[in-house]
Amino acid sequence: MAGLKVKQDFPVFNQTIHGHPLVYLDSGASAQKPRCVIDAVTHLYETDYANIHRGVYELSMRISECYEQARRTVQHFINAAHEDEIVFTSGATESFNLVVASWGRIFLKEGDEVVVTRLEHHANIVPWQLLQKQIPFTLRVVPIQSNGEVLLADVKAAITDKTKIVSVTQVSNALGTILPVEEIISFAHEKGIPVMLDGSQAISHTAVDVQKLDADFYAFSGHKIYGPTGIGVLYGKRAMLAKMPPYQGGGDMIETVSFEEQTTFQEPPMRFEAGTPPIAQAIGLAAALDYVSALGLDKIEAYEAELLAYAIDKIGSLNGVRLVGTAPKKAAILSFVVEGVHPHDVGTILDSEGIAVRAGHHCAQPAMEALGLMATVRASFGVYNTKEDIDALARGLEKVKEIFA
Ligand code: C6P
Repeated sequence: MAGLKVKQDFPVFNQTIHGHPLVYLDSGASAQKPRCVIDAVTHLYETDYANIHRGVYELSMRISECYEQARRTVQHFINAAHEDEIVFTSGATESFNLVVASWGRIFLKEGDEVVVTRLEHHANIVPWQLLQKQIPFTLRVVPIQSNGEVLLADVKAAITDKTKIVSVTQVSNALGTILPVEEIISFAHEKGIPVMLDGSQAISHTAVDVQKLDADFYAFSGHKIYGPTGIGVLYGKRAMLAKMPPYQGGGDMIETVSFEEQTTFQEPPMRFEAGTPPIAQAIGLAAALDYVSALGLDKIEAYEAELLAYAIDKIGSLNGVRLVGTAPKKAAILSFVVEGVHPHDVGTILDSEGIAVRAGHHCAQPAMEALGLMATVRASFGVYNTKEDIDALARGLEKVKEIFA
């Protein structure tokens, strides 16, 4: 396994944790930051910082241009047709809330149906449920198989004449299952139904082309693709965004504000970016996307596939360890349980060895419930992980078993 050999790009690894080299296996929760992202944000604050779109002075004009350039970087990264299809949000969670509160409030009425899967992260469940308290539409939930797979036939069966939108994840954060999103989109589109994709766990692992996918909306967070926290993206096709009302009001999203006349709003994307946006974070995100592009998503995908196969083999063959989520198509995530040991205890013992994993329901409680579990241990990979990290995880799990023997 050649490896990407990029660990040295990430300053966080220049430390030991509890006396051990840091083995970071929680990139699904948030990825570490390469030096170039940290430097881009620091440089910005040292040289170009001001508010955007408001000042007529040099710094404000400079930073406004950097912010809009960051939007174009995102546009090219996901191959959106137009830069105004990129809305900056605070993260995938806000991207969902925006679509639900803006598109949902206008286009859903009593009796309509929204199709989601049981694998969704809470960010693609709870906003819809909140809207249901105002509009009594139905959430049709596509079941999952015991291996964590979502069958295309089940998605097709859930789509009816009443379906107004299909909103599904591209990759499950809890299990790593890759969903058949191309097929889901083409089936929904044959019926004239738009599709929103949750790209949170896909964006850093595979090349995303929103035009090729033909997704109507695509959401992701910057912090999972080696960028800063507090920045996310909502891609929306021009025609979709154009018919959506603002979801928050404030500065920068208006054309004119009046007590006497109607207040009027900017065109997208500004209409959806009320107030001072996460400026430095957007610019940090652009630096992260440039970093990932330079590594090459094809290379990243191939390397992480090898890493996952190695991990499935190594961890899956440990006595007393059961892999959870064994769908044929998976990305960069390994969920498992150690028989007789609570996942939190597993996580705590692994931490004492310098190994960071997530233990819990992974904000996907309905998925866990369907599998008859409260929680799993989750190891999730990024570009800096190596086969040696998986070996360390295997040794850590042997220690867990020893302690609980
Ligand atoms: N999942 C995880 O450990 P935010 O929190 O807005 O950046 O992302 C929300 C979100 C939405 N969809 C998916 C598929 C996700 O994985 C996440 C975030 C993290 O799995 C934190 S719960």
